[in-house]
Amino acid sequence: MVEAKSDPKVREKIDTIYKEVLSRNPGETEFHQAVREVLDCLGPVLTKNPEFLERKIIRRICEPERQIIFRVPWQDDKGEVQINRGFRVQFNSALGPYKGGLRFHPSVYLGIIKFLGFEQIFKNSLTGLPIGGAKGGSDFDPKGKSDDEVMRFCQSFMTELCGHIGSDTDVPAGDIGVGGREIGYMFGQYKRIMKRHESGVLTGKKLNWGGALVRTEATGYGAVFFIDEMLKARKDTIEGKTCLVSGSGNVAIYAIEKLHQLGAKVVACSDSNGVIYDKNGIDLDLVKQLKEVERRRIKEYANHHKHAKYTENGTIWDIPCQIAVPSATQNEISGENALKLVKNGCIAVSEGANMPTTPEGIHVFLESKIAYGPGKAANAGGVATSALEMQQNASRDSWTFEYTERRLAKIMANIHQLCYETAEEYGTPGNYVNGANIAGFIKVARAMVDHGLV
Ligand code: NDP
Ligand code: 2IT
Repeated sequence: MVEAKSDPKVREKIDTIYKEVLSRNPGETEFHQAVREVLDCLGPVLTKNPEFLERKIIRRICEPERQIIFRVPWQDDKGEVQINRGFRVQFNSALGPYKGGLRFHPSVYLGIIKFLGFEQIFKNSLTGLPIGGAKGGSDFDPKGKSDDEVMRFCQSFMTELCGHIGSDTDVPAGDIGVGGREIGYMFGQYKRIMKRHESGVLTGKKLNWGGALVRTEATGYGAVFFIDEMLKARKDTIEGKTCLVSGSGNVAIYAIEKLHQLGAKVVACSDSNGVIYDKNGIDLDLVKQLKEVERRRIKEYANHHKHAKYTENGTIWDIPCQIAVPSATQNEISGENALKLVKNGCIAVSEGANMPTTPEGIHVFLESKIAYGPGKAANAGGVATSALEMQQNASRDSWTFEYTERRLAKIMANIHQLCYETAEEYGTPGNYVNGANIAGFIKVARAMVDHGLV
């Protein structure tokens, strides 16, 4: 099979558009990286569908529909005034109401929120569910803050955000630093200001007030279902494989849980301070207790299991494995890390995190022909289950764990099939990066054409 044709004139146009993105969004390096990756896949699509260029779909898709930036003042426990910056970037509503998480992390700035919002457009499209793309957050650092401080921050954040969201407008959820606790405080403030118990305005809610079973587990489980599909396509299986899962937050914990359920052994996980290696397999109950209940550092794992080894500031990717599930943050796998993984026998990578692999790393994975599942396909189970939470809220119904998990598994299988078949159709079999970017893009582009110039 030959690679689908891309007209050199079309390539030139794409380059011009990319240069415009650079000059219109100075300094936003993560956003540039996310745009570059998608545009690099679109030559053959635009050659085949010249109306997308005529209607300036690419230029429009790279420009958020709306960007909201606001001051978030709050008082800490000492009574001192603190000021953070809040963001919500409503990127694209061609397929449905804006949907995407909120990230609270000190590194947050507009370039990170825009890269995440841009990725979210195509990820949400791949789920096949009616959701547009958005992202938001703040440079607030929840680490080391008391519950009361987190509550005061969330209330102030929502006081400003509440006028911009709604169950048919924009539906935020969690991401790094935002889980059930933060969603609860934000939901309470929304309800108080808007005087509406509007369940569908946020997802990732706790189960006793409108949350959905499986949403907590969905991103991690989904990333593992995606590996299962990639390996099935290669007549292989997860069972018996040695795995690495970076991070030890929401996505990492439930990726480890599903890998263990399917008979694999996860030997290492991490946080931003260091790496835990446990040759007997990670004790997940302990990780859950340390991280979900006590909010401690992963270092403390070694106090409970003397045979486990903790390496401060170490990289997890030097440890030999067959399966890797990066589940911490963007650009955590460099070209060098990717080379090491492949050399050590890694056969599959599924991205639980958003854009965890650098362009150099992606190049290594694609060249080596290992099964490489990019984030916008592999971690789409989280937002897909958020859309299932919205469905349950709208119908005032709640589904069982088993039923919802089956729906999630089916959605991940469909995403895999769509990416797999699209990669074949465009002459790059096995290249899930092409498959995901092309399939995700086409659906949004067609809807934008249908909606006219908006
Ligand atoms: P959590 O806040 O629950 O956990 C994040 C984990 O990643 C922590 O272990 C954290 O360590 C580590 N981490 C975060 N930032 C950095 C950094 N700059 N350097 C090193 N380690 C870091 O977040 P999630 O598990 O929800 O999110 C993890 C990834 O998954 C993110 O990329 C997110 O965008 C993506 N994702 C999340 C979804 C969800 O449903 N939650 C859905 C789809 C994707 P530490 O505690 O030391 O900061
Ligand atoms: O990156 C993501 O897809 C998320 N953080 C989840 C978004 C959502 O709306 O559930």
